[in-house]
Amino acid sequence: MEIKNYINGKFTAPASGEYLDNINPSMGKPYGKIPDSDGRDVAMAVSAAKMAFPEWSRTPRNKRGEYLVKIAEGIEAKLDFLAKAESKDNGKPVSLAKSIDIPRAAKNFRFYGTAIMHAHSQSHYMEEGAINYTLKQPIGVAGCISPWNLPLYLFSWKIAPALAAGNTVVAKPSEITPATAFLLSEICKEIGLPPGVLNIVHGLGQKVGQAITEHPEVPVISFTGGTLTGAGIAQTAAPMFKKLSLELGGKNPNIIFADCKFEDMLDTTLRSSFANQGQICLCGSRILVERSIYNRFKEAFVARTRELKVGPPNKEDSDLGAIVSRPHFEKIQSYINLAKEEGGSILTGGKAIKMSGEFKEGYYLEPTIIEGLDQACRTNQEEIFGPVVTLQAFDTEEEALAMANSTRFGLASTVWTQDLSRAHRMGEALHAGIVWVNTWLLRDLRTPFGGVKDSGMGREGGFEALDFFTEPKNICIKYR
Ligand code: TXE
Repeated sequence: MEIKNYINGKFTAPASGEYLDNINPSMGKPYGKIPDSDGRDVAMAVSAAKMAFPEWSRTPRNKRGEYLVKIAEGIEAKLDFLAKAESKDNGKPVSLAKSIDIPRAAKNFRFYGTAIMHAHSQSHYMEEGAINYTLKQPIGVAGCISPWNLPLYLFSWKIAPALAAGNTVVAKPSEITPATAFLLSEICKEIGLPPGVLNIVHGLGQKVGQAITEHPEVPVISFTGGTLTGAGIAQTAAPMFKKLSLELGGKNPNIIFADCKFEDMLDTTLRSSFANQGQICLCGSRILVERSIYNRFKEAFVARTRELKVGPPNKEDSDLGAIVSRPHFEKIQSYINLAKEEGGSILTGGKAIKMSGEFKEGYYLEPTIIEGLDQACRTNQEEIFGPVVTLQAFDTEEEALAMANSTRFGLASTVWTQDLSRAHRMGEALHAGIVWVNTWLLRDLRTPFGGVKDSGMGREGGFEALDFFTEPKNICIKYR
C-alpha cells in the first residue's frame, strides 16, 4: 500500500521525497511505505487548514454534521476492507477489527455528526436589565495525534468532534499503523469533504508530531499515546498556552470480590486481560482477588487462558494476533523477564510463539499470568501494554482500594461485586476516570472519557469533546 499525505484535499508525496517501511507485524516484514514527512509538510497542512477555517466554521452545523455522517457511511460501506487493513497493519485479529475498531470509528463520526445539532450554551438574565449569553466558538486549526493500538477508532475520535465543532484539522496517525488513516482520507475525498478541512500528515512522532505540537498556528492539541510522550508534548505546548488534551497510559486494577457472579466475571476478565493482545489503555492488567476465592479464580483463569488461540490475525478463529511491532514485542518480553527477577512466578505463558510458514517472522506472545509479586514492584507499577497480567490477593475492601490506588496512573478500574453499596463506595474512592462495575469496555459515547494522575488530563467523549474543541465567550448586553 503506497500511502500519501492528504493535504488541501490532495494526495501528496512528502517534501523530503523519502518513505519509511510499513511493517506487517504478523509476518515481521515490510508490506508498504509511508511518507517520511517533516515540518515542511506540516506547514503546508496548517496553511491549508487555516485557509479552510473561515468557510468551514461558518458552515451551518447541520451541514457540517451531514459531512460527518457521510464519512460514517463511507466507513460502514468499507467495513470488511478497512477491518482487513487494520488487522494487517496492527496485528490484531481481523474479528476484533471487524467487531470493535471499524464499527466504532463509524460510530464516532455518526455521533458527532448528530451531537453538534444538540450542542447548546447558556444565557444569564440580570435584574439590572442585562442579558448574558455564552458563545462556544470553534478555535481554529486543531492538531490531532493518535497511537497505534486502536488506530482508526482513536484517530476518528479526535477528528470527528474537532470538525463537528467547526475547527479544521491537521492529524497525525501513528507511523506504526498508518493504513486506515490513509483509507479514511480516501473516503473524505470521495464524499466531497471541502479541501483543507481535514489534513493528514504521515511520519515520525519526533518530526511530524513535534512540528504539529510546536506550530504557532495550531492552538489546540489532542493527543493519545504514552505518558512520557504526553509529558514532552505538554512541555512544548504549555509555554505557548495551547489548549491540550492528553489521553495517556494506564495500569488498571481489576478488583474481584468473592460475591461476584463468577462465570460473568471470568468471561469478561479474559477479555479485559488479553483483548487486542493487552494493547488497550483500558485493559485490567492488575487483577486483585478476594483471598477466599483466589485459588478458585486462579485455577479457572489459568485454564481458560490456556484455551485462548494465538494465531495469524487474518484467521477468523484467532483470539490473539501479533504484537504491533518488534520494539514493543521486545519491550513486553523485557517486562516478563523483569517480573521473574522481581520474584514473580509465571502461572501460564511468558514465552514468544514461533508461527510457521509466512508468519514465522511475526511477533507473537503467549497470554501470560504472573503471581507472587508485591504491589510496589516495577512490574505492578509500570504500564506493560501487552498480554501480561499479575494476580494479587486482598482481604478487605480497604486493602483492595489501597492496592488499586497505589500506582501513578488513574485511567480505568473494574470492580466485580453484587454488593450495591460496596460498588458505590469503590466507585467513589478509586483513582480513575472510568469505573466499570460487573462489566468492562461497555461504552456510552455520551460519557466523559479520560484519566487522572499520569493517565493524562482533559476528557474526550460526549459534549466534553465539543467543549474542548471550542472556546466559551460570555457576551453581556445591557438594555435598560
Ligand atoms: O506511543 P507514543 P506509542 C502507551 C504504551 C506504549 C507507549 C508508547 O505503553 O508502549 O504508550 O506507545 C506520536 N511529539 N500507549 O509508541 O510514542 C507518535 O508518532 C508529538 C498507551 O504508540 O506516545 C504517535 O502518533 N507526537 C496509549 C503518537 O504520538 C509524538 C495507546 C503516540 O506515540 C512524539 C498507545 C512527539 N515528540 C500507547 N513522539 C493509550 N493511552 O491508549 C511520538 N509522537
